[in-house]
Amino acid sequence: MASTTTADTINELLIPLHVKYIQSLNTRKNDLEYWLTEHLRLSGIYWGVTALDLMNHVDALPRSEIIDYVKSLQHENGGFRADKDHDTHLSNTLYAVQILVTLDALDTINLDKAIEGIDVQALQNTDGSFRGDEWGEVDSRFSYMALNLLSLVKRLDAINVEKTIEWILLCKNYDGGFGSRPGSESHAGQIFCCVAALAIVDALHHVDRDLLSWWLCERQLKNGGLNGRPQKLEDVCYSWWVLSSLSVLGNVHWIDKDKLSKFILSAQDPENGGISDRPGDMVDVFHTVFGVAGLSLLGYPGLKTVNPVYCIPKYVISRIGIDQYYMD
Ligand code: GRG
Repeated sequence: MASTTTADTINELLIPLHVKYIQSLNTRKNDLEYWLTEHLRLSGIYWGVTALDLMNHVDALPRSEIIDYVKSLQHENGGFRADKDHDTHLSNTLYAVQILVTLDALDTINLDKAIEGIDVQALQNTDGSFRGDEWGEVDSRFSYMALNLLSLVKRLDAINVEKTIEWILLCKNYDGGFGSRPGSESHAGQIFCCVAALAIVDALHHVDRDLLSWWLCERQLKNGGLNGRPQKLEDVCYSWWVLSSLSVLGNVHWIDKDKLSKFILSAQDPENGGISDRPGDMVDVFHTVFGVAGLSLLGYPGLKTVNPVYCIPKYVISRIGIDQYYMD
């Protein structure tokens, strides 16, 4: 990585390099990093496919190989694993469905078995919160994942939606933001999860739009980048978590778009492609997709429009005929 890169040196999105970078990820089996990120294999494919599709290059990855690989991760219980030899988790079933929806290949898996196998209904606690798997951790991320997954496959009737909303609202704080659990500090990642979850079930009227938009736009620092909560460093991924929330609330114009765009572009690796958390750091596919998706929300020319609730291209969501609710 060229650590001397500065905000002024890269003023455009280096799409051909990012395509090559994403293509190269699956061929790095001699790198320690490849094996250390085994638990991120399926999410990594979702991030790669989404970034490529937004950049109009979804064909740069072998479609049928990806579909076969995703299918191979369906456990006999129906749910999906991050990779072979891993346990199933709500997150991985969501990532599998997101990839297959994007590739228009949802009909290639046994969907009923996946939804019944992961048994989202059984992952819901009586207070409305969700666990991600049998080990019992509760987090507002899992409420979002459950609603995202079930809405994509049109099975929201499988859970108690009223209780789900009730619990998410317990995570709301005096500053208008949301945390991971009731009483936890507001954090942009959790705010995305709660706002997007409420959007899916048409419950955005519970959000204090102005108060929360104010908290979100205060995340922008002098260098244009966004942080995830007060007193923290900027990070390209918050270009997604903050901006998508502002987009759902209809207030993207409350931040300085030009400065944010420049910040994201400055975090690109101009030699080998990919985007990092901030200029000079190592790139990865997580920051690459959220940088590209953030630019899409900013209206960067030549990118497909991303859906701010699902983080998949808008045309995919239209194709499967889902309505979601925005405040603008
Ligand atoms: C389908 C888009 C999509 C998401 C699935 C996994 C998930 C649902 C949401 C994650 C939301 C989240 C909590 C994002 C934040 C990720 C992040 C950079 C956490 C770092 O937290 P800290 O406390 O970093 O280490 P800060 O920036 O506060 O110093």
